[in-house]
Amino acid sequence: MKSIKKTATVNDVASLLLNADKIAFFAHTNPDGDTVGATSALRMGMLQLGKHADIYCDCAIDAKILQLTDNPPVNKTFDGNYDLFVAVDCGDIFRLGEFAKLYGAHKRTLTIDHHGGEYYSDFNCVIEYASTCQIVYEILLAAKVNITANIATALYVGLCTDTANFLNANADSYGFEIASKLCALGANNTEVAQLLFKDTSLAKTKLLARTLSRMRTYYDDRLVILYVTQSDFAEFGLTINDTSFIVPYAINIDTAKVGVCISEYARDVYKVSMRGKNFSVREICGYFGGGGHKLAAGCMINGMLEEVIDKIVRVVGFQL
Ligand SMILES: [Mn+2]
Repeated sequence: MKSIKKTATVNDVASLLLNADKIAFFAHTNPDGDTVGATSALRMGMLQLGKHADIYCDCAIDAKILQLTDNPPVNKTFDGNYDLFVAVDCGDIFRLGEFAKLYGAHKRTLTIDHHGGEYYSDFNCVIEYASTCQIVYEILLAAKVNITANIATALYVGLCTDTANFLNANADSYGFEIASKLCALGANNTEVAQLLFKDTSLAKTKLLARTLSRMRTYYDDRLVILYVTQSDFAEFGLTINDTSFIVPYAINIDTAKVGVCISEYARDVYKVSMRGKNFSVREICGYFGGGGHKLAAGCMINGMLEEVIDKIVRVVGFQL
């Protein structure tokens, strides 16, 4: 029989946490600053209250994010019995990756998240703030945790990550309000800015220079296409996971309505990231079997590089 999935308020979550002795927090696969900042802040808070708390994630976490979130130990293999499983910043259970099955089978589960979507936990605290870290801030206050400078910095990392350092449309007054409170509590905002939004590796900068030097534009520069090949990755010692920073350089050109970054995934298989400016690219990516949001979507396209570029130029041309 399917159990009933309940909505939980911030106060409900605080009592669920206070009533558990041993808690496992799960960050999502391909972890970002919000899921790591939120799980780490929750763990620090629970340790302060004398509880046992562990973090699980099936992927490696970026070293800079770890450094800014108090270097929490993160387990990749499951070990132990817990009173409560908490999924953090996961809109659906599959985002838990290799831990999804284990999570679904546990006796007591709780989601803390800011994405919409169907409930998959026994208790669900879902508030559509810009970041999960803002919900966690409220939860920690409700649980009477003392927000230390380290906790404040971890929460600030999540808020900055999910608003692209307050550049995205989701950077609202409540985000600035929490940011102000976290800074007053000692969040190291200058270090977060330096490590997450200024520093780039030399290899990535060289890859960017190469990519920009062969930029293609179409339809009076309204469509801008960049591409990266396997031989670029080999030359600069990078992988396809290092390309997500490139597509903004296409869409941020002032004339661009559609910006594209094509990355060679395997021989004759390309991963396409598309961005729109006041223009939905979801349908275009959907046409190629992909999907995503209105202004940020993606798909995979087979063929040789020039064929892939031709296909994109043609399909975008119908819409522009
Ligand atoms: Mn998030």
